[in-house]
Amino acid sequence: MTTASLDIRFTQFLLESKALKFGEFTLKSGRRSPYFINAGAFDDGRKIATLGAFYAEKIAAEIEAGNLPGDIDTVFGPAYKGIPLGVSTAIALTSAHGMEIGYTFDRKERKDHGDGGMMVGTQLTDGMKVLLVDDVMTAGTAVREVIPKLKAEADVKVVGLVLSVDRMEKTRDSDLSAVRAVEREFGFPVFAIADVREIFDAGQRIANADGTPYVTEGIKAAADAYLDEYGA
Ligand code: OMP
Repeated sequence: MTTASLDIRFTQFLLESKALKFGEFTLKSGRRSPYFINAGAFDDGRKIATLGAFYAEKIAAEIEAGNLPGDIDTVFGPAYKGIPLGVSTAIALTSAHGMEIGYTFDRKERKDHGDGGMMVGTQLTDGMKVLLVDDVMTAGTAVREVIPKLKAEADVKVVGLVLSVDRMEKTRDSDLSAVRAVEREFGFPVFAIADVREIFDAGQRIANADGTPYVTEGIKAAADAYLDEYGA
């Protein structure tokens, strides 16, 4: 028996968890999209553990391929949605891949009593290797907000960013995808467990309970039209 590739297994998980929705959605960027990936759907122990295992599998593969260093100090998940991602990824990196690794997340508000500080978890110090995790990238707004926060804390080295889904959308002012633009701007690699094109390809071949594919011809056509306009 062969194991399906990561993007196919991940698409199945997105669909079964109802994290991938079809309809009409207004994005943070203002674009109106026929699909939406909602990380809030990973709302119980099994789903968040499975999600963390997917991130860890992707990270371990990129370490193996030499695209990420093997001695990452901590996984950083930006508050709020990045918090369970970072924690579940760190757990899976240790339990399934034997890596000693911390997790860190930021506070949204500064705390002026107790331990103070802006960060929770492994504290950031100069020279530390930090791997960012986030859910979905459309325009890269979320990651642009978090980098200055990290740099204000310590002179850390951000070694990369791992997303669950790359929506493969071009930036407003170029034909470059948001992911490539972030790579150029910050100088670290960005990886995704799957990108939208892989997800729509796989979704046409995955059947739901009534035996019909999750991604129907109509859904695929709407996604294709959207990507013709906004896809990089
Ligand atoms: P950027 O920060 O512009 O890259 O947009 C990504 C963010 O938008 C995600 O972190 C979410 O908050 C939200 N989002 C989704 O969660 N899923 C999507 O499919 C699309 C978006 C979005 O609004 O673009």
